[in-house]
Amino acid sequence: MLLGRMRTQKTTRRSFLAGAGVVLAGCGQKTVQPPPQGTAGNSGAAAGAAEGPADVTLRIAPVLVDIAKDHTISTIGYNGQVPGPLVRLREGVPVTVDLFNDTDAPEFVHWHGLAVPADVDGAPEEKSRMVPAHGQLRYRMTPQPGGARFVHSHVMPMSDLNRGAYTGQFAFVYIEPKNNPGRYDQEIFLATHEWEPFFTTEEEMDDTDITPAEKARKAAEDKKNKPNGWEIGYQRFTINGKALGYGEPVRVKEGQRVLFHILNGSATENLELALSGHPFRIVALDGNPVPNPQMVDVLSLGTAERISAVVEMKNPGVWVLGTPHDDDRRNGMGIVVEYAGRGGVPRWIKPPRKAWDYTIFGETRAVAEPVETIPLVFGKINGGTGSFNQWTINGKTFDEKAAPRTLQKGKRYRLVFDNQTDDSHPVHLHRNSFELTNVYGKATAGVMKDVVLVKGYRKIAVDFAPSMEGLTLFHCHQQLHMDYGFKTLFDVT
Ligand SMILES: [Cu+2]
Repeated sequence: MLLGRMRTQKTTRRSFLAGAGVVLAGCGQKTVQPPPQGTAGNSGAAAGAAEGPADVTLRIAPVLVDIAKDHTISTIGYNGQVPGPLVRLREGVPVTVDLFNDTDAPEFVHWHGLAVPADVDGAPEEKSRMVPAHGQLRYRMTPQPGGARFVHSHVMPMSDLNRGAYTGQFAFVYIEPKNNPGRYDQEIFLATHEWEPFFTTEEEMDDTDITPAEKARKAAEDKKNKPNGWEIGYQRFTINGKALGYGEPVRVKEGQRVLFHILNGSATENLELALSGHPFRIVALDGNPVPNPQMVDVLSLGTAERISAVVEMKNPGVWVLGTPHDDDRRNGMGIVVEYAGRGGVPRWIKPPRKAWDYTIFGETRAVAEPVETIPLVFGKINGGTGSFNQWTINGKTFDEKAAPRTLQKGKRYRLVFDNQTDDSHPVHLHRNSFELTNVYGKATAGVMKDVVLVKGYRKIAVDFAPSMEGLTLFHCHQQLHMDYGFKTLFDVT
């Protein structure tokens, strides 16, 4: 039994937020409000030295989540809710963070997509400070850059599917940009997650646009390789902690422009989402405004990717926003969008199929030449540990004793992600955003991200200039891949 199922029981949900206003926002989310401008951040105190109430408090503790009628999940979450509270911060305004851990295991709380020092980034590989079991950690940090970020557990659960990213320890972080040009009537935050994980040897097929040659290559490799190791499947799917049709709908009015911030909060799954009867106008990827906003019917979100998209509500009715994969949608991956004054059964319309292309959001101009190009070749050792696959970068699984590769602050580097496996990998660079410069052979510029999904047997090049010193982790955000070798460290000097 991986995650205990229990009969629904009424529990008292306490809010543990301290020192911060708690308000009810759209979709029943609680929000940690930003400190008023000027009242925080002028102390210049070292991490842990600040006194008084914190600006942001996250309490890690067991929580029961009613995801569907008569179906409650027992997991670990932030502040007694899943997803955790929306953390709203202001770009460049320092905050004091209090982390409490009411569980028996040490935790790491990672600020995903933020440029913060390694000691508060929340990754053990970077020697960040941990939140001890039944202990507390306090520090100060300056939130940047602006946009949709998130916070999540960064421990290594390995084969324990009750820990880390498999739990409810994830929450949106929205950093109010210094200049917000957005024009919208409603802002809605949606975070997906899967529940009741189980091990399976069935391979996840990512067949969206695999070529016949790639299929043949995979078949040939399968013949000479050991059998595939364990993969993970899930029984239940949610958006904002509710299965499709169980939670409150997203309520809209005809004529409104609704800005959706959508987060793939999965431990291991890449995802697609569509809103029946409505196209999305994508304005930001991973929280960063794109040079060329574009209309799309289907959103592609690798694990940990975020998309900000505006939808014009001009098709009154009751609609399903959900995954085009019928089984997963039936098992909960969706949410109802309901126009005022409309009722009835929510409608689902199968969206047209079209391969996701990051470059449509980019520019065609030439980019600056890097000082160095660093190839990162992704490999897979089928059943490498005996039961789990192992993952390699340039032929090696992660070795914590190996010296990290040194990079110089401010210099422009090009990383070439060369995926020599048939899986899609949502790879993530900590403490930095990178610029997509080549996607599957097509040059591009101006699209800034911190996670990019690299399809099987394809290459993506990204450029970045590290802005902060210290250890910087690069890894696949698929939890099982990261835990079994798919990571490497840079040291910025
Ligand atoms: Cu991966």
